[in-house]
Amino acid sequence: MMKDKINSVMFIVPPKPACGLEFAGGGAHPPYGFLCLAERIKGKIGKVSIVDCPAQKISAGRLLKIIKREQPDLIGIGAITYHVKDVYDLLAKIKAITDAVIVGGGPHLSYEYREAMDNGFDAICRFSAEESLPALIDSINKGTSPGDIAGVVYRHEGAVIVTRRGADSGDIFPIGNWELIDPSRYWWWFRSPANISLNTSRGCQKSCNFCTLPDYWGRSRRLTAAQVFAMVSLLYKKYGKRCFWFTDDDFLVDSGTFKELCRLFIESGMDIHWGFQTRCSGIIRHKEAIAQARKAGAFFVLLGVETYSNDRLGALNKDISISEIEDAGGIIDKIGLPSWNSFIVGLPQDGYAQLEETYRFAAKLNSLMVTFTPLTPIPGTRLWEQNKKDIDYSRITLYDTVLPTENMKAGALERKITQMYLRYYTRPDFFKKFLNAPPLAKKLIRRLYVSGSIMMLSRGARALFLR
Ligand code: B12
Ligand code: SF4
Repeated sequence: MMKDKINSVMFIVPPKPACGLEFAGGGAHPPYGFLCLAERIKGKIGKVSIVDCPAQKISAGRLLKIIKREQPDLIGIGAITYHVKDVYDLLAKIKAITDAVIVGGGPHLSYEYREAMDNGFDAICRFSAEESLPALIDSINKGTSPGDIAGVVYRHEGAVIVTRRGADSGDIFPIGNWELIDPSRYWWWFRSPANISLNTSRGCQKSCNFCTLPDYWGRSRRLTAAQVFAMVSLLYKKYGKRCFWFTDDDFLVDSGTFKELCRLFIESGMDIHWGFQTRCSGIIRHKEAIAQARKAGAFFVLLGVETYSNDRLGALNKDISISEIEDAGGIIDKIGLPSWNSFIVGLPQDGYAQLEETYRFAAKLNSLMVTFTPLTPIPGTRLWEQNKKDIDYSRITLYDTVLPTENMKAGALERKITQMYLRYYTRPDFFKKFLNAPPLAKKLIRRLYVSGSIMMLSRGARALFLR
């Protein structure tokens, strides 16, 4: 018998296998989804806890013991594609020791909800769950049907019922309560308790066709500058954080907020450094704000450059041009803000010539850091729908090559990417750039150089022995 009164909720980040990212520095991102949901339900529920297995180094066996001891009324588990099958296996073991209601959510389960229901979930809150999860808990407690709640999947008399998608995706609130986790366990790139990644917005206003984020998050929305500043100040004063990475999909989406945040950082006198990701067009449109950002502690920017020609940018529906990419590079070079240019390779018609062109364009831009990501089918994209039946989920890591192109096998693509990395990071121009970079960016690249070399060696070994 499943629980019919919910007074305790346990959110679980399940143990995850390695995904390749560890070699590139890795990171343990605070479970923002769960912190946000905890904020929304805390007044309604007697006890809310978060068990973050990777960050707390909890094995599946120990997790089961914790669940058996605590016996929460509702268990919330999220998953992304590459480890979702492990989550399904874990679920079977959890169900054997508890009659808690098991609710899922997050990027994979929101799209593949039927698969999730077939694999043991009792309900799914699709996409942003700030509205749906509290409403679902209410409906369980009142014994009413969740049929009117937007964005929910549940079972009724054996049938899987999928409610409408919410018109509005819910507001976002700042994290006020860090007590549910231990912030010292979270870090990015430099494994140090003094740094942390932060997420302060939802969504993006563009619609690149390899990306699901605009569809996933719906309306684009962000915290105000004052709210972000309050979170940073708290993490700085109470938890000793000094270095922040903003993981927002487009941190510069609203230049007013961005400028105001820079002003608050400068006036506060806090000795902080921070990095962020944005679009090249945003750099051009808001170049004054970017200049201010450097003074406010910005030390790295991640730009989605993707590819080398306007035709190819058009095919990805990227809505930027090559001249904008080059202009953006000029602006950030001038103010001394190092960049990490991210490229996509392995488009359907790609062969060695197209990869070589990508490499040449990357080398011409000569950013301090570069990544060449193989085009990967992600749930929510057409590419996923076309290929999902044949896909090994565990390879959806944005590191492994999943699809061959019309002209290259997946293995050949992976070998070419490895070679592109080796060439990129051994060029004299790269070393010149490195020597002129600000100290913190240099430190970051030094670390990445060591871990990246291990990645290259492992890929080389895999190419030799496993294929
Ligand atoms: C920060 C981030 C990272 C960080 C930290 C990852 C980590 N371990 O936590 C880094 C850079 C290390 C990283 C790595 C990877 N990431 Co990442 N990452 C993100 C990013 C940008 C933000 C996550 C975030 O904080 N979101 C904000 C919070 C509030 O949202 P949320 O956690 O999703 O939760 C909300 C809802 O989704 C929902 N929800 C989520 N879970 C649950 C569970 C329950 C029970 C309920 C009810 C609701 C619910 O409710 C929450 C509130 O509304 C997202 C993209 C995005 N914008 O979301 C990609 C994203 C999650 N990453 C993705 C991927 C693929 C990866 C990698 C595999 C590859 C890579 N190189 O990026 C690795 C895997 C690492 C790992 N072991 O998990 C994909 C996942 C797609 C998929 N279907 O698999 C995303 C969606 C980006 C994309 N390309 O589409 N990532
Ligand atoms: S700009 Fe970035 S986040 Fe926005 S749709 Fe394109 S790839 Fe996705």
